[in-house]
Amino acid sequence: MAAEIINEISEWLQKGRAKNVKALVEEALEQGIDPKEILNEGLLAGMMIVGGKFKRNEVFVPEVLVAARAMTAGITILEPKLVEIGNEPLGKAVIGTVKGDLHDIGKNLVAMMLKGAGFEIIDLGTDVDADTFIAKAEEAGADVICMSALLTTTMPYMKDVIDALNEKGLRDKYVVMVGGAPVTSDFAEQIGADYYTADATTAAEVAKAAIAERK
Ligand code: B1M
Repeated sequence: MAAEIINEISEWLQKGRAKNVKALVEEALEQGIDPKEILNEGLLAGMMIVGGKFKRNEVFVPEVLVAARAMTAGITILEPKLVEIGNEPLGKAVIGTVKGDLHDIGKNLVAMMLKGAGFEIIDLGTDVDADTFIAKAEEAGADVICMSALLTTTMPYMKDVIDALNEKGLRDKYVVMVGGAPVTSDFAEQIGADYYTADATTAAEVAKAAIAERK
């Protein structure tokens, strides 16, 4: 019975049907199913399936966005229960598009996938300067700093953020991840980032593995 409803949650999430997901999460809680099981086996598992399809070009940005909206609808219902039982997030990540850059679609996808992987996300938006990245990461006690850039003119600013982290003696405290269409793994290596990933799904997988390695 529990397996059936959890499977349905995952299926509706993959179809992006927020109302169905919300109703089923409520029903699952009424049935006394463990909120963690609903989160991990229903919502997050469904989002990982969507992520895999996105990576293989079987679904595209609009499908991922509606699935993420359905995931958020479910998580909103679960959140008070998870707080009650003290469900710890996997880690905390600050994410933003760097200074001078207003593109946010890819950054939002990365944020959603990280959330789907179990991270608490502090989304700083677009046009984010080094001081803000660092101040917010420090304030939140973040584990990961994620930077996105879509312009060849703004991607060098990622190095400014890493330089500022070094100047403050904070570089080793954080896993620094970079991405965005013009960014490459060579560039990431040159500027001293820890990881470059080409897509949002891989970013979530890599962040998860990096945190597991640190703990
Ligand atoms: Co702009 N734009 N744009 N634009 N725009 C590009 C990037 C461009 C390639 C178009 C072109 O000329 N062919 C070009 C850049 C050229 C260059 O630098 N070489 C360009 C330009 C020039 C500009 C303006 C300068 C145009 C102008 O005003 N003259 C201007 C700049 C504004 C600014 O930022 N200061 C501008 C403005 C805009 C809009 C506002 C109109 C709009 C943005 C809307 C928004 O984001 N809310 C826009 C758009 C939509 C695009 C294109 C068409 C699409 C970008 C996008 O959202 N892609 C783009 C052309 C293109 O890429 N085909 C273009 C979909 C998204 C899912 O992909 O962001 O790459 P992407 O994210 C991917 C991966 O890169 C990765 O995961 C995602 C998917 O899995 N990823 C990460 C992203 N961040 C990551 C971080 C990670 C890991 C992975 O770790 C932390």
